[in-house]
Amino acid sequence: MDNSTIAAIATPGGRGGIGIIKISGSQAISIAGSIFRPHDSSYACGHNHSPESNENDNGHFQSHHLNYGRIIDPENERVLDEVLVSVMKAPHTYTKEDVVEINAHGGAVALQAILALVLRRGARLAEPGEFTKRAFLNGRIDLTQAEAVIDIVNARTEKSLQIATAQIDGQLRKQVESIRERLIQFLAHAEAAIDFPEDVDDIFDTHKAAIEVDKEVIDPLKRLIRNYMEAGVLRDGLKVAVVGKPNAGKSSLMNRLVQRDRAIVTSIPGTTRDVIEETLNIKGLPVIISDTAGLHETDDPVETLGIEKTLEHVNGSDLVLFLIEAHRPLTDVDYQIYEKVKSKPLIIAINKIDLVNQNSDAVLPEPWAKYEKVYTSALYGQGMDSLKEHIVKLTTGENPIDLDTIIVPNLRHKVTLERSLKAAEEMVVEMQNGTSTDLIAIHIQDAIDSLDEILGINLKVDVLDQIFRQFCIGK
Ligand SMILES: Nc1nc2c(ncn2[C@@H]2O[C@H](COP(=O)(O)OP(=O)(O)OP(=O)(O)O)[C@@H](O)[C@H]2O)c(=O)[nH]1
Ligand SMILES: [Mg+2]
Repeated sequence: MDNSTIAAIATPGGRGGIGIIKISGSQAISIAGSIFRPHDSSYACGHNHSPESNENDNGHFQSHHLNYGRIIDPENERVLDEVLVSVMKAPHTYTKEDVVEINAHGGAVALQAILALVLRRGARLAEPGEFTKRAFLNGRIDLTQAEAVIDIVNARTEKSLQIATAQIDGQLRKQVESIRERLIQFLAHAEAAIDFPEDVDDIFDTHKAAIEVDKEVIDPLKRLIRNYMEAGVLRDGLKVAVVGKPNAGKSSLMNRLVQRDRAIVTSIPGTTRDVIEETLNIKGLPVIISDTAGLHETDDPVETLGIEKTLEHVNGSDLVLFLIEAHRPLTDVDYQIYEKVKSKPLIIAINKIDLVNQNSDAVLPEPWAKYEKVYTSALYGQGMDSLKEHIVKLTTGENPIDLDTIIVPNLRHKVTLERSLKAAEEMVVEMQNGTSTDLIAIHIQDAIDSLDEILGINLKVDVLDQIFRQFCIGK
C-alpha cells in the first residue's frame, strides 16, 4: 500500500465560516508541527515555538485535543491564518493513520494557501475518496461501510440518510457474510463428495441441499435485491415527469409544487420548450420533478425537439403526472398522450378545477378509471396536498418499508447479488437433476465469488478504484 502522507480540503468549496484541511499519514503530525505556532504556550505542552525547532516534532501536539494558534510559512514567517488544529494519533482515527485537521477561518484563499504549504512540506494531494479508501485498506471499515460514506455524502433527504447510516453499521456485511458462510458449507460437502465418489450419497444429499439452498441462500438474496428496488427511490429520488397537452397548466403545477416561479407560465400554448427539473422533498421522499413541453402535433422544429425530449423523459421516469383540463372535454391530443404514458405508474391530474363546478366529477374513459386521479388548480393551489399524498402512496405503497430495520444494497451490490442469485439458482437445478457434483461445486464457487466482491475480498484494484472515485476529494 502507498504510504505517502495525503492532504485535501475537506469542506465544500465556496464561502463558509470555517474550512478544514485534513492530513493523513506518517508525516501528518510533523508537517503540521512545522507550520503551526501555538497562540499561548499553555496550549502547546511546553514546547519551543520557533517553527524551525518544531520540525518533525511529534510531541508538539496533544492527541485528540484542539490546539489554538496560527499557521506560519516557515520560509518567510508570513502568517496565513488563525486556526484550530486537532491532532489524532494512529490507530484511533478515521484512516487508522496519524490524522491532523486544520480548522481555518480565513475563507477559500487562506485554505488554498495552507493546503499549498502542507503540500510543499511533503504531503501529496489526496485523490477523491482516498481517506475512506485508507480506512478500508487499513481494515477499519469494510467495503460496504466505505460505500455507505458515499451515500451519506450524497443523501438527498433525511430518509436516504437513514438508509445510508444503517449501512455504516455493517448490517449488509453481516447478512452477506452469513449467506456466504452457508455456501462455504455446501462447497465443503460437494468437494468431499468429489474426493470420495463411492460415498457420495452419504456425504452430499443433493435433494436435501437443493431445499436448503432455496431457503437459506436464494430467499435472503432475493429479499436483499427487492430491498434495493423498494428503497431505491428513497436513496436516488423519485423521477416524476409532468406531461399534458400545451396550456394544460404543467408549468404552473411545477411552480406550485416547488413554491416558486421556476418555469415560465403564459397563456400561449407551447411556452415550455426544454425540460426543466427541480428537486423537492415530499414527506421525506426526494422527488425530482420535471416540467416538459406540451405534447401535440407541430411543425415548429424547436417545439418538435422539445416534444422528443419529453418522450425520452417519460421513458426514464418512475411516475408520470398526466394533466388534463377540467373545463374542456378531452381531445384527440389527450388520448394520444394517454397512449404514450399508460404503461407507466400514472396519476391523472384534472387541472383548472377552479373553472368548473367544484363538485362535478370528471367523466373519464373507462380504461382511465384504474389510475389514481386528483383534482387540482395549479393557479390557486388547490389539491396540492392530495397530489403529494398520491405520489407518496404510489411510491411506497400502503405499507411503507421500515427504514429502521431494512438493509439496502447499492447498485453495485445489487448487480453482484443478482449474479450470486443466478449461480445459486443454477446450483439448485443441478442438485435437483442429480448432475455431476463437479458442476454443482463450480456454481457454488461462482456464488461465493460474487459475494466476495461485495465484501471486498480479493477485489481487483480497478474495481476498488472505481468505487472510490465516486467520492469527493477530502472524504
Ligand atoms: N384557471 C386556471 N388557469 C390555469 C391553471 N393552471 C394553469 N392555468 C393557466 O393556463 C395557462 C397555461 O399555463 P402553463 O402553466 O404555462 O401551461 P403549460 O401546460 O406549462 O403550457 P405549455 O408549456 O405551453 O405546454 C396560463 O395562463 C395559466 O395561468 C388552473 O388551475 N386554473
Ligand atoms: Mg409549460
